[in-house]
Amino acid sequence: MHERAINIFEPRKLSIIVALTAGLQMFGWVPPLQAHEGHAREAEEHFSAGEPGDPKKPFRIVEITMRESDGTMSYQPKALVVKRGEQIKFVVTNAGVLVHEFVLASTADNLKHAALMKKYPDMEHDDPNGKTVPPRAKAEMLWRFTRAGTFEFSCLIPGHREAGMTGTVTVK
Ligand SMILES: [Cu+2]
Repeated sequence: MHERAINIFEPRKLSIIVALTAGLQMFGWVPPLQAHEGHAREAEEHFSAGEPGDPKKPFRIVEITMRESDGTMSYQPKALVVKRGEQIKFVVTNAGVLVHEFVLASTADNLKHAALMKKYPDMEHDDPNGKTVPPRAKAEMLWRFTRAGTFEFSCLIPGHREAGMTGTVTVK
């Protein structure tokens, strides 16, 4: 009866599995391992908006609220001015009913990241520059703005940025 046992390494069966995997990928499915590698690579990326803060140094607290209303999604406040070198502790509250994110970067990096999230919509963030915040929850993020320029915070869950979830940080 041994020859009747299913052997997935048999070349013909293996090619069926490969074809099936390719088919699922066409519909946006990704093998779990690949998704993991993508996230690890992302964690090694540089930070465009400065660097993670040092809790032993002084910081200013800025509270940000995320919510939905009448088909729009927003941050309040949606604009912030900081001095170069200043540390900000963001206290981000999700007052909505959907999961939202607060990802701080340059617009170019956030747009790249948003494109990646269209492929991996369930990606969650607990990074030095980005947090996923469930409804009615709060997250904190300490950040040091070491570069002058205009940066942004955005929610990269597909559709949310388009619905209004962006805000700016001007570093002077
Ligand atoms: Cu959102």
